[in-house]
Amino acid sequence: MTIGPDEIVLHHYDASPFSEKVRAFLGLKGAAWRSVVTPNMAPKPDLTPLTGGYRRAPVMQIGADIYIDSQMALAEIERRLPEPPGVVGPAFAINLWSDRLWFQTTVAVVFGLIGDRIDPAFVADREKLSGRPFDVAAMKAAATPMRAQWRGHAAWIEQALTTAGTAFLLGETPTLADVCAHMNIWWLGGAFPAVASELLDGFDHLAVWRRRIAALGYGLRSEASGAEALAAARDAEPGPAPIHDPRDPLGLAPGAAVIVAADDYGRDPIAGTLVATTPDRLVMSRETSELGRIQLHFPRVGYVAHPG
Ligand SMILES: N[C@@H](CCC(=O)N[C@@H](CS)C(=O)NCC(=O)O)C(=O)O
Repeated sequence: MTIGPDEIVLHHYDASPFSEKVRAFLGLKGAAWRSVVTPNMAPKPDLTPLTGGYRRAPVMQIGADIYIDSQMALAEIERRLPEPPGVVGPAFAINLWSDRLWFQTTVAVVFGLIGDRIDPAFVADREKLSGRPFDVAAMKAAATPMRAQWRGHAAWIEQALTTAGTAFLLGETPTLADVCAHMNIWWLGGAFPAVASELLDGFDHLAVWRRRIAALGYGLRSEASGAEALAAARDAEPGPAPIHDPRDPLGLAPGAAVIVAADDYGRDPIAGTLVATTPDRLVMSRETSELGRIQLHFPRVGYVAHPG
């Protein structure tokens, strides 16, 4: 079914923990959205024409506007759908803790457990993505200390819920902080439920909180194809850009050539023309022969930008 120019499209795959945050946030908002399932490794021929080469999941699309990284997708969902409020207090700081520190611990626990059963094609893909060996033997060796760290991260949630005495981390209603803090529990709990139960044993407030988050659901999801998503981008014009921040430390003016890349892994450089920067977003425009003008939105935290 054709995708409308204002419809939220999520390029994702079901097992992707970063995508899960966005799906759950759409659930919190009660939003309708279109799901385009991408492969879990390169090549991604229906995705990279939209992103200028960025290949990680998830990516959100609305017409010819493309939101790179779960962080940017979450911010844009909040901007377009402000009710019920989701971005509250330190929610985005909690997001980055979950994405980076806790996620790397979960990677070691999960892949240490999968061990030698990992598909060699997947290993090769992730080595290319990270530029480092995907060292399963090291992950297996680190499994025990990493499990202890994993339980330590979860203990912070238990502690927060216990001391606040509230249903959710920041009060009686769910916020982005809950959705983000839940990501690693969702991943380990889905992949290895018995291990997750063992590592969460005794965390009674967390157990109830976990069920509350699951009850948020995923909003109204309906499937679409990659071809339909490309057609939606081709048929749409990018939306209005934010006002450029003259205080931006980058010192680039709108219209300048710019290159942006993630600063952790999947650092494929994306080149385009600067449209605007704000303290938390960089907007770039790309002229493509296939799809016309595409506008990309990157988060500032976690991405480096320099003159092109
Ligand atoms: N900081 C990024 C990280 C995204 C990420 O690492 N996603 C994983 C999947 S959960 C990925 O793209 N892995 C490689 C792939 O699927 O091709 C975000 O928050 O969106």
